[in-house]
Amino acid sequence: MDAITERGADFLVVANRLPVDLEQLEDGTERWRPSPGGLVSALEPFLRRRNGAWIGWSGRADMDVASFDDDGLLMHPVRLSSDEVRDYYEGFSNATLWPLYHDVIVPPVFERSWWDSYVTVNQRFADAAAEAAAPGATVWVQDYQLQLVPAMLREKRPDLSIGFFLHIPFPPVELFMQLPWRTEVVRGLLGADVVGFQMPGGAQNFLWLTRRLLGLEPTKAAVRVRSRPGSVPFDGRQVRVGAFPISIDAAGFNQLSRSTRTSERALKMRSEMGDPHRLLLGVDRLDYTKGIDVRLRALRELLVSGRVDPESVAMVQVATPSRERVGQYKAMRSSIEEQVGRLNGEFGRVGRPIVHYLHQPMDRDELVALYCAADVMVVTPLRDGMNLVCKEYVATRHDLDGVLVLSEFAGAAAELTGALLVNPHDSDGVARALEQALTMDPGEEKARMRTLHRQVMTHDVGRWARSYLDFLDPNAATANATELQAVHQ
Ligand code: ADQ
Repeated sequence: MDAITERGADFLVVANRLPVDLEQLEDGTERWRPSPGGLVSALEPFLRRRNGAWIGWSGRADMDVASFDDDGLLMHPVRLSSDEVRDYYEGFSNATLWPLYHDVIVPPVFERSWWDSYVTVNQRFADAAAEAAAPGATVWVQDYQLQLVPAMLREKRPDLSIGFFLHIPFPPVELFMQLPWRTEVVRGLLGADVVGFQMPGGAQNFLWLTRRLLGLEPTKAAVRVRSRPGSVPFDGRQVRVGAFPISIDAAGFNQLSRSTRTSERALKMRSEMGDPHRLLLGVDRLDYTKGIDVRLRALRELLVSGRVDPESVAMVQVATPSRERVGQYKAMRSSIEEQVGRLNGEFGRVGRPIVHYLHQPMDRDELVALYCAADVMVVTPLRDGMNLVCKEYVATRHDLDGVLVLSEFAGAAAELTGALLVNPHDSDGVARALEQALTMDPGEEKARMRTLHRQVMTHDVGRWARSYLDFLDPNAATANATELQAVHQ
């Protein structure tokens, strides 16, 4: 054990997954491959400068992996058994909390054994963090899988500065109250010094719950969460609560979109699809919250009513495989694939389908080429914490072309006001917006995209991380600012 490992890390990220995946090589050996994501690229500068470490699951069940150094960053894998993957991850996280926090689009399942596993696994993550953190370190806990970690960690290590950020929506009080373990979850979150949400509404919902369940009276400023994050007194501390809308590595996406390779690939994609006059695009994890069915229905409506000529449009729908062992996801996949089949059966012709459907992960170069090829990006979630896909699309449109159709129920809608905003529950409204997008005049298209592009390019994920961490630990603020300046130069 070297000196750094012995002393512990000064900055720790605790997330369900490590930012690396185990890759199997042709000769049968395995190696860690970075799994690129906005979170890791935003946090990397902080991790590197502050002797950082990441705590998370490797993605494989029943596998013991010792801590390792990944290109200068310390990784601490947390072991999960296959029963825990079933109960803590697929069960409580993805079949209880996920639907409950997304407006109960499908009914959440409440199962005591899943909850027990959630407690056990959260304790394991908290123990790993307690062991890995240097005295007085900053620990940033991520997302709904780990809501009990802040309190569990504080119990063991009151010297730490503990932050929590929820990437998904935090539900209204009436829905949250369905959870049999509601008080435990709220207490778990209150272990943090700062509880961060995507939107002011989530922060407000949380403050109301602390009053309803624990009788806590928010300190005065708390009622004005939008302009100034609030706080609530708990256990002799002030727990601060606020909204920090996440974003993307806007410069990275923008740069990729400017390469000749990307433009050539985008042109080739269009020509392979028969050079449609207008190309629609959807890119989502295959999830019932994303409203893939909503946009397919709207497209069908336009084709059936003759408002759109099938010879003039095509759509690409990329649906990344996701949570395939969770029952609700299996049913949804079948129904979306049926819709795609029906549209192609009715409106396609040989060699010229209306919807090109890809159920597969895609590398970033290919994704960016698709963004550049698409005239209309359709993002219609029924509920979404933020939605990064729409921001990625906007960041790649340096030509200021392209129209974004965006659900009002995505967190991003608060910022991306130049989009055509739609209510995904109103099928006629979505169809009208698609029609408007397909026929928009170039002047309006550019004016709208200019506003969107400016917003996304100036509010990137680095800014998000800095604003959260500066708020959590004002003493480190100056250091953070210097680090980020260096990175963005
Ligand atoms: P997600 O629900 O996963 O994130 P989203 O924000 O859209 O949703 O992020 C998806 C990411 O996956 C994007 O970066 C996108 O490029 C990528 N992706 C999608 N399909 C892909 C494919 N086929 N191949 C490769 N990459 C693909 C959760 C919350 C969101 C919140 C984020 C971040 O549900 O609301 O915005 O966390 O906080």
